[in-house]
Amino acid sequence: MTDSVLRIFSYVPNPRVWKALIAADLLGLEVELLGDKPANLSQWLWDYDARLLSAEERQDDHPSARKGRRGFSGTLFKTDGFLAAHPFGTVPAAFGPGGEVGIFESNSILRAVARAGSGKSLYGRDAYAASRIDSFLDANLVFAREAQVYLLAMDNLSKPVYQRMAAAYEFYLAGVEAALGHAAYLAGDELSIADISFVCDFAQFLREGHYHEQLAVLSLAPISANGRQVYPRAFAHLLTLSEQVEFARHMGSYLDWFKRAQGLM
Ligand SMILES: N[C@@H](CCC(=O)N[C@@H](CS)C(=O)NCC(=O)O)C(=O)O
Repeated sequence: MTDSVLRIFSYVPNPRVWKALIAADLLGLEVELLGDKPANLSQWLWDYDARLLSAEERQDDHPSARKGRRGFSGTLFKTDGFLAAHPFGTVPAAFGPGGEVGIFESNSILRAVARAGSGKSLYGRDAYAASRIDSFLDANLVFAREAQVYLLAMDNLSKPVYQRMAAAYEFYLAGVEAALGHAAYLAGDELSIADISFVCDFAQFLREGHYHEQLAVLSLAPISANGRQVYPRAFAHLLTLSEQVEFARHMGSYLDWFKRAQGLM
């Protein structure tokens, strides 16, 4: 490994990976990223030394062949070492230097980058402030997990899934809106990893706006349809931060469709 503080294996682009990359940019750290387009990840050996497998190697009797469990439906190739480091078998999958320590869950990968930084802090000035940031990260994961189920169900959506998502959205956005009524950033007066996590997961959730047709079949509208009116601070926070250089470098044009739909560009 070079001077990078983490190696991450994932499909790319992936908003969950952006979290770590944005934090690394803000802290002047290097993170090594290995991966490929989502559709190509089934051709890779999932490992600390991840690599593209040859067509001959990609057989169902390969010792690392496993059934995809969440978001991937076919065969994936995860080594025993990968699964020892990553017992839930998910990507993004991060490894500390040397590959012995596996770090999973994108919020925890984000925390790992923040902890590797010295000097400028994105993770609070003391243990209490860090714990408050963790509170936002936990609330964010509850929202993001619901959003993952909802977005993966889009081709076969049911009203109960939609209603669960609507409730999770209302709960999370109301909290974000309230927090931003007290301070400029989620956890206080300074940008923290709580903001980074919010921006990346919320930007991804807004992709529900691409599924008008699927929603219309059930006579439903996107949950976030009037979001900017109902939660103006939360949406402004998302859009402002997404344009900050360290965010924009990774998010690129990801939110352009949303800004166009909102008459913002
Ligand atoms: N909450 C997790 C979500 C990670 C996750 O669920 N990743 C899925 C792809 S979206 C995965 O790796 N699935 C592997 C499989 O299907 O076996 C995070 O933020 O990292």
